Amino acid sequence: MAWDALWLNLSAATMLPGGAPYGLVADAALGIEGDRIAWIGPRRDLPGPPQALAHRVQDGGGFVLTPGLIDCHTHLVYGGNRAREFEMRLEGASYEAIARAGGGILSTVRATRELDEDALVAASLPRLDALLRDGVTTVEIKSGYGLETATELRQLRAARRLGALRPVDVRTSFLGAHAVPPEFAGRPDEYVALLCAEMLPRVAAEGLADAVDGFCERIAFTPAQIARLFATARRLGLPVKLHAEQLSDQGGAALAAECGALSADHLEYLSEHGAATMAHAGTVAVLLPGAFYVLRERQAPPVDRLRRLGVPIALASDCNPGSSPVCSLLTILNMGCTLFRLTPEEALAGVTRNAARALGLADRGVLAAGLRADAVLWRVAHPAELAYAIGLCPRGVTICAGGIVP
Ligand code: DI6
Ligand code: FE
Repeated sequence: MAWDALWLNLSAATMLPGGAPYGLVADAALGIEGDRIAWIGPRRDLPGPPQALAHRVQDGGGFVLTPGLIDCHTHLVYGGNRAREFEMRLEGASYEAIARAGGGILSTVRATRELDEDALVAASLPRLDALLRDGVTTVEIKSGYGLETATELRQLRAARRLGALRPVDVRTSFLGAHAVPPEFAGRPDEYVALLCAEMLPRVAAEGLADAVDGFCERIAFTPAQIARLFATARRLGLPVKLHAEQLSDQGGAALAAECGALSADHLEYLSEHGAATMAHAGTVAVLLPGAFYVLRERQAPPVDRLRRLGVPIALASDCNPGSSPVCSLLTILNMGCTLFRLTPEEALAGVTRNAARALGLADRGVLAAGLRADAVLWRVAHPAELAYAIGLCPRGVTICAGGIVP
């Protein structure tokens, strides 16, 4: 019995907690069998001579190996763009004011409803390819630009198709509760009733979503409306997560945590009570510095509070046409450090170990035997370099589910 591949001469940032920084193992070896990690550890502990252990032996050049990167929060399937709104914000309009005037998310809803599935896939592929260039091997993609059954289903199908077209594992979230659609203007409760009675059950029946998400905010849905949505999700056996406390403190994070949410995301206005409830429930804090940067927010999420309470922190691109037209997870690592004062190690844990947890995936996010063989070999000598440089992609080789990505 031999492994398919054995990599030698690695500096392995396993991201396993509790030991060396980054879980670093010097002069490491990695054995791969099928889509799994068969073995990882110091080379001197290998159970035999390399040539006898694997069909293929490869040299890692002494470079850094990390888990494959996980972008656990994106809205990358959509039509059109919002460059005009970018200009309007530079002229002084606020994100909230543009949304209230029928622009914002609703402008992307209009553009997305016009595209068929092929066109949605074609529009979204360049964004996915940009993320893959940065070593992403798992990506979460939300719906939420349809706000009607047919278009929401089409977005989710397009997302699943992207995962078949590229070497990446796509996880989907149903975000029908992203905004109140124009057809229901002034009648949000009726829209939430439709979400619960028709849209979400249909999505669940077709197996198109791995989780249910919502936007709890003054310009979106109240905690009471989100609670109804989450009750339906629970009945259908789907995990939940929530956009919470992005622009104001609505108490969304505590609600999400009380519902056992995988994550609460954004969190600029997170209260002590919200953070404590998250800590108690084990809900991951997904921070989105791209939106903070693009909207020129002033209040950063309470990172010290999250640290003190032991809330796991993830980082994601939030790739979307309005608040975060960002298609680079390495840039997000830098923003997490520069804007939110995360350490490079915390930032890297945020796109590996904690991002996996935010998606409820126990089979990835660290380098350990038995887990999915998702890894990236970077042409760097130390993992801090990944968060440090901007616009330089030092990716050498990506391994996704055991296969080398061309
Ligand atoms: N918060 C955000 O930052 C994105 N969605 C959300 O709930 C923005 C989406 C957009 O502006 O299109
Ligand atoms: Fe988002």
